[in-house]
Parts: sequence; C-alpha cells; structure tokens
Amino acid sequence: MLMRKVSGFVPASPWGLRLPQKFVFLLFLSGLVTLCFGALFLLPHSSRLKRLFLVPRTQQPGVEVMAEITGHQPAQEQESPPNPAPAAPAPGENNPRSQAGPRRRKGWLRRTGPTVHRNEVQGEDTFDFNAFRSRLRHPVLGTRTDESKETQSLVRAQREKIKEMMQFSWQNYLRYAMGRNELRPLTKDGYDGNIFGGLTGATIIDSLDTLYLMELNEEFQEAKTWVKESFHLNVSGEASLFEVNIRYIGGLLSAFYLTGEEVFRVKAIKLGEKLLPAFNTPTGIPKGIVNFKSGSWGWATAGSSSVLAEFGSLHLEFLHLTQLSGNQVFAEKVRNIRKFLKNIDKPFGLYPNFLSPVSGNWVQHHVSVGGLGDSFYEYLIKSWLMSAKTDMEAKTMYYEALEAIETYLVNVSPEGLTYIAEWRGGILDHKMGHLACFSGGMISLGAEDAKEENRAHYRELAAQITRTCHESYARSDTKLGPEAFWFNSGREAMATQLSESYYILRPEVVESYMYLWRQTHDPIYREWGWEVVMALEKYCRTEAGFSGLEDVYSVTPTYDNRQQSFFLAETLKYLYLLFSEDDVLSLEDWVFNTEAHPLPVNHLDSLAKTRNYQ
Ligand code: DMJ
Repeated sequence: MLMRKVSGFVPASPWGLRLPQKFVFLLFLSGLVTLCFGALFLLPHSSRLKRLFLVPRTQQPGVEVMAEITGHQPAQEQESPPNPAPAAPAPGENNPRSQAGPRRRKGWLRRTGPTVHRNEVQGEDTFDFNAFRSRLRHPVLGTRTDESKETQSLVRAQREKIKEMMQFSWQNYLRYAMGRNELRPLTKDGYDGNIFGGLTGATIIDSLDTLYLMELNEEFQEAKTWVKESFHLNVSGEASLFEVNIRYIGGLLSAFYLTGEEVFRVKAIKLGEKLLPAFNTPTGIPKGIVNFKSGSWGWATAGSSSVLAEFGSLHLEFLHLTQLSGNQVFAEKVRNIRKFLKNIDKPFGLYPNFLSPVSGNWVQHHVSVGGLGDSFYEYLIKSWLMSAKTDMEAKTMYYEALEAIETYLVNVSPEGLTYIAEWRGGILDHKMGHLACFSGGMISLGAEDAKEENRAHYRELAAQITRTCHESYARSDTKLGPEAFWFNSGREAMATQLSESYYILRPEVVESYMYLWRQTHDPIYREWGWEVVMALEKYCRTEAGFSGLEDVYSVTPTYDNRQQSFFLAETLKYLYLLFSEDDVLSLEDWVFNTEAHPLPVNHLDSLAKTRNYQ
C-alpha cells in the first residue's frame, strides 16, 4: 500500500516485480525445475532420490542397505491379495522395525514381503513375492495341529531335541568359527577348505533355512546380519561350480523364498553371475571349476572331463535365478545341458559319470547312482515336480533312466537286501556308497507319477533300498553307516576296509527316511530316524559341536574334527521334518535341492509355466 503512493513505482505483480524482472525470474525457475527433474530421472545413482520422492518408504528391515549397494528399489507394502494363503511369520518379525509391515489375519501373522516390481539387477518386471506366497497350498511352517494330544507330545519332544542339536551346532560354530566355512569342533576353530573359491560362511548360508524352519529366530537374525554385512562376493579363488550352486545359491534362494528379504535374492543373482564363465566351453557343458576374478568375470580352468552329478545338478537353482532376475541366461545354460544329455548316445540307456565339455563325448563308462552320478537323477524328477508337472522332458528322461538303472544296476543280495550296484563298462561293483542312499527317497518321491502299473513297484523298490541303507547303519557298532558298503557273501551291507568306514555326518539315509515317512506314515521310519539321533548324540557330539567319525565300527570314537555344513543344512533338517507334520514345507509346495534347500513349486498358470519353467 505504501509503495503505490511512491511516485514512479509501478507495481507489476503481487510479488512486487516488474514484468521484465518477472520474466527473468520465471525463466530461472523453469530452468531450475528442469534441472532437478533431469537429475531425478536421468542421472545414474539417483535411485535414492527417486525413493525419497516417488516411493513410499517401507519398514522392511535391511532392504535400504541393499538398495544402497545394488541400486535396487526397496520393498513396498502391498495390499494382500484376495483370499491369501496363510503364510508363516519370518523369524524376527516381532522386532520393532518390522512391526509396521506384517498384519494379523485370522490367526496368521502374514508376512508382507517385497513385491519385485522392477528388477534393477536386470531391469525388467519379474517376480511378485506376495502373489507367490498367496499361491502356496499350505502355510510354510504348517498349520500346527493340536500338540497337546498324548501321541503328539512324544513327537514334539523328539522334534525339540533335534532343534536343540541344531542350536548347539550353530552356537558352537558361532563361537569358534563365525564367518569361516565350517567348524572344527575338536580344535575349536574354523576350516575353509578349497572348494568355495574364497567365499566364506558356508555354514551360515547352509543354515539359514534350517534356522528359519526350526524358528530359531535369534540365530536366524545372526545369520542374516552376517550375510548382509560380511558376505562378500569379490573373491578370486577357484570354486566348485556344483558346491557353490547347491550350497550358496540354493541356500540364498531358499532364504529369499522363505522370508522375502531382498538381500538374499540380490546376492544369489550376483553369485550366479560369477558362475557363468564355467559354461564357456565348445559344448556349453560347464567345467567343474570356475575361477572367480575379483570384482569381474573369471574364467574356467582347463580340465579333461566334467562330472554328471555336477553339471546335471544346476537345473533347479538356475531356473529360479532366471525367475528372480528376469535374466534368461541362467535358464538357457541349463536347458542347453538338458538338450545335450537328451540327445547324446547313452550306453544301454545309462548315463556315464564323466563327459568331456570340449568334445562332448563320454570319457569313461562308469555309472553310479552314488557319488558322481547321484543328483543328476534327483534333479530330473525334481525338475518335473518343480514345474508343477509340466516339464515332460524331465519326466521322460527320469523314468527312462530309472528303468535302465533297474535293469542293469539293481540287485538283490543272498540275504535279500536290495541295492544299487555301480557299473564299470559292463562289470558290476557290488557296493553302495552312503551317497547312493538318497535314492530310496528319490524313487519314493517319483513313484506317484510313474505309469500306473509301475507305481506300487517303485514304492516297494524305494522301501527296500531304504531298508538296505538302514541295515548299513544297524550292522555297525555305532549305529551310524559307513561311507561305502559291499554285498559280499557272509558280510553284507558293511564296509570292507577302514578307508570306507568313516561317517562324515552325511544326510542321505535320514533323507530317505523322511520321504518314505511322508509317503507311507509307517512308524518304522521315525524309529529308524530316532536311532540316528541317539547315535549322533552318543558318538558324534563333542564339547564344541558335532564331529564326523573315522570308523563307525568302533565305539571309541576317533573324530574327524569337522562339523560339515551339510549337517546343519540337510541332516538336521531332514530329521526335524521326519518328526513334523506333512504340511511343514509341504511337498506340494516345495522341492528340496540336493543340499536340502527348499525351492518352491511353480504354481503359476499353465501359460506362465510354459514360458518360465521348462
Ligand atoms: C551334500 O553336499 C549334497 O547332498 C550333495 O548332493 C552330496 N553330498 C553332500 C552330503 O553328503
């Protein structure tokens, strides 16, 4: 008002600017706005700003940390899909940071994990976690029936005992070897070995899903924190493609599918990428060893042959890597292996254990359902199951292989024990390795989808092989089984020399008990499983963890001083599941990789199945 009265002053705007001044100011303002938007959308590393401005912040613990590392968009709270399947709470969900996320829903604490809208690892739409959880047929950890019943209380006590064994194994690892690959319980220190290429924490990654399953919440959080803060991928050693895949990739994938925590998904994909150089061969059959080069691509070492069980046990994990990353390269690699094996000539329909990745020829005619061959067969039937029974190729290859195995390798001993021998160019070794004892479970798992006329037969074959494997335990002094056992007259299902009398906490026998229990509910499998628990307690438990034994035929234990990571991943998990209800990690929803890491069955509609899972 005062200014209006001053002579010569012409008010030009409510801000008191003249027209030219206003023009210059507007010009400046629009320039500034353009610059800000440019920075927000176009400049690299702008994800954080984008999050601040464009995406509602989430309470998902840990996601922001990973977002900073990877540039990945953080998890968002999603509206629950209509009529969602009940999902189990993730351990640690009661921590204050996560309370805003999960909502109670008819007695179930529903985990509202992240939906992967835009996958910045590969930059395309991929995976909807909430939708995935809603498609599961059963709550991940089961419906928890009334355990106050008398019959349940014994089973519950047995399960609690196994949980205590897991806690004991974990706590000793934590105390004496945290971050190392495995615990040495006698010397109370860590062991790294040379198969993981400098990667560390194998026991941690292998334990994640077992800790989750047993609801060892505090321990799960310890493991997760280590993965977030200390699991580094910029290593440069030589690694076994197979071992890294089944333990690390499998463990991380399972941990992601169980919890929805981005850190597991992102690290699984990054590690998967580090394995890809192994496939740079003339045939696409990968070499067994990959050399990680720090922070960049490595190269595969020279080597004359690749092992069937190794290159044949990538399919499950690699399909999931594609599923979670949107990157087709993983699926292409394993589809190529499948195609190669489908088309190659097979002596008598059998798959020899060694193949040259250069020439594409079998290197020797040694066939085994134990070590060197085992999990290739396992992955065929599990590919079929994981594809929600759409992967016909895997199904056909599995049943054809099983038929050949039965024709040429399966035998019955004079004492009536059924076993799977090994084949060397037509000559049989009448022995089974402990590793081959997984086959009882595999054959049981596959029995239901065999031709009608074969189903009962396969169920019986599975039961007989499992009985034989039990005999290898029952005939030892410790009630634990040897690494290999023979069927020589007068001494069946026993090792013949000290060098094959050791037990390194392997899972295959209890793995078969678990599958046979789920199929038959015959109480004998729980009885046999409990015998193993008692034997482990008596002979393998030491002051600072569980140890393998040098000789199962001696009741004075000589320890091997190793608590293998697969003891926590597999042996204790399968034992726990043996004493759990069938809907805990239901076989309708999950397949276990060969390191016992649960991977989900693809329940997508048939169109999506065809596109993503075959
Ligand atoms: C595990 O690492 C896996 O089960 C693999 O398939 C075979 N060997 C060990 C356990 O014995």
